[in-house]
Amino acid sequence: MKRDWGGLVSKIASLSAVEILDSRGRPTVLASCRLADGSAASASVPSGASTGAAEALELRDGDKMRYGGLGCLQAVANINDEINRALAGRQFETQAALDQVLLDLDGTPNKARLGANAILGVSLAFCRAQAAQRDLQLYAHLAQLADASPRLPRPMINLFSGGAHGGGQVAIQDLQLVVPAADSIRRTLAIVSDVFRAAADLTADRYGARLLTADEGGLAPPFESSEAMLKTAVEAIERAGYQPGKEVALTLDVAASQFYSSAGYRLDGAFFTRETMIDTLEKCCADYPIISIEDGLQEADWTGWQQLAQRLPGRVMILGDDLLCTNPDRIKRAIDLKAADSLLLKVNQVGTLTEAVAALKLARGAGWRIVVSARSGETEDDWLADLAAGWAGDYIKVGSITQSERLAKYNRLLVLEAQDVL
Ligand code: 2PG
Ligand code: MG
Repeated sequence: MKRDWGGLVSKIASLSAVEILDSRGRPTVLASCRLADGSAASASVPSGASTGAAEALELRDGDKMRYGGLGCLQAVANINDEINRALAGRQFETQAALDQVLLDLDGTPNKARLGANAILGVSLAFCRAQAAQRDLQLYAHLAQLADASPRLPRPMINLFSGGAHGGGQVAIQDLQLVVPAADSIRRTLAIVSDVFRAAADLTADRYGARLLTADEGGLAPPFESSEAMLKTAVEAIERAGYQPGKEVALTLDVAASQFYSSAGYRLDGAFFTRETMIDTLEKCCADYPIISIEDGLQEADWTGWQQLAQRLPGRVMILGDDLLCTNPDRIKRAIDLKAADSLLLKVNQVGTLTEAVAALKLARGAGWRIVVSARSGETEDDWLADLAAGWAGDYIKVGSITQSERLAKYNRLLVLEAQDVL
């Protein structure tokens, strides 16, 4: 039930920001919002490694003498100075009104002037402050923004990594586990933990090392091929005592743009064309219990995506990340072309909550599935868990179960589950 907040305005007293570090030790933005009634909140902004070309621009200082150019002091200053000056003292009834002012103030199509990291920080901090003002949990407030009925998402949990997240020993970026057999977050995490330990033992036996070095906490052994990675995942599921497919299934983030060039896709030491990539992905889905393929082809190949969508079996989600960049125009195009059937939703790809709601509604309207996703560079902030629950994501993709910036989100889901309010 949507409550009517008509008349309840949120007057911004001040906006501020601090440069903090993300899970890769790179700078990012922590933004804070204080309202005139004393409600206050902060939120931090994540950052990707395998970014799509159509993403909103993350403003970096570019000073090579500091964090290799990745500093966020300018984005932070934009909040502390220009954005605070423009918004302090102003009243907003809705998130949409606040976000529109931010977009107008920036004035560029991709948030290049103030930075999507500055703009999203303010958008999120205001949202949290407004939830506090209304005495709502964040998920409930977010659900109202999106006209959604909250529910807990199913976790898609990283087991193995390669590509830009794991040092490139295999080209495929992430292999994840989904647990169809579990009907709760608590049970899902316990089963994934069993499989993770089995996989760690297996890879230690086989590759002589237990490498927990991937960006999202997954295992990154030197697999000799993509097939070896898939085979080992199935073996780990079996060794942990579960049935592959029935109890624990697999999903892949191929992140194909990362190993594509004009020569083709370089995978497992060979070059693949669009056609042979599609053949390979089709065979993988026939041979392994895969229920989702994300970014199976590079982000500009709309025709290839259409063909891939026709070729993969019905059980497999055609999940668009770099292809769509949570961008309503690109989602519209994919719906029209039938180039995908699921949205990977990352708020920082588009830069405000309101635009992300538009993306969500478009995808939902087309009957798509929604996978709410973290970035490979995360912080200990847990707003993503509330967003996934509030926006009724079918899945949440946060990474592995070994690092606190990931666990913050799983732990928040566990708390929401224990509250038994969804
Ligand atoms: C992805 C994300 C999260 P990044 O590609 O889906 O795994 O990675 O944040 O590096 O874009
Ligand atoms: Mg991806």
